Amino acid sequence: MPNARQFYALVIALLLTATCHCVAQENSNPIEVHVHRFSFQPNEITVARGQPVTIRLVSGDVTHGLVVKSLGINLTVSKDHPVDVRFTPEKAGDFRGQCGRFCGKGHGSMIFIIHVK
Ligand SMILES: [Cu+2]
Repeated sequence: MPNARQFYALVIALLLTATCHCVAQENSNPIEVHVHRFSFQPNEITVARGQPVTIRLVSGDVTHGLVVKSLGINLTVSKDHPVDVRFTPEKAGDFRGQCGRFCGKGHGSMIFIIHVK
């Protein structure tokens, strides 16, 4: 049988482990994607299948969007008001997205790829 001191050490170790786990999940940094006429930066990202991921979309000029139909993503972002989307990709593959708001003559060339490994 562990003595009281060992027992408390164990409880504290478990609490620390649990706390660190939660903090790691809470703080999982969003992937910041800057969108402006007429591109995304970066214009492709790689994420892990089965792992929750947050994309933060930031616009510095006009209203844009990010639509990745096959992943159920449909965001609209206005200038200086970043938006987040959190999702868990369940399938591996390369998923093509595009700007969802018409923003000028180069709008059609605004492509964003999510690689899920
Ligand atoms: Cu656009």
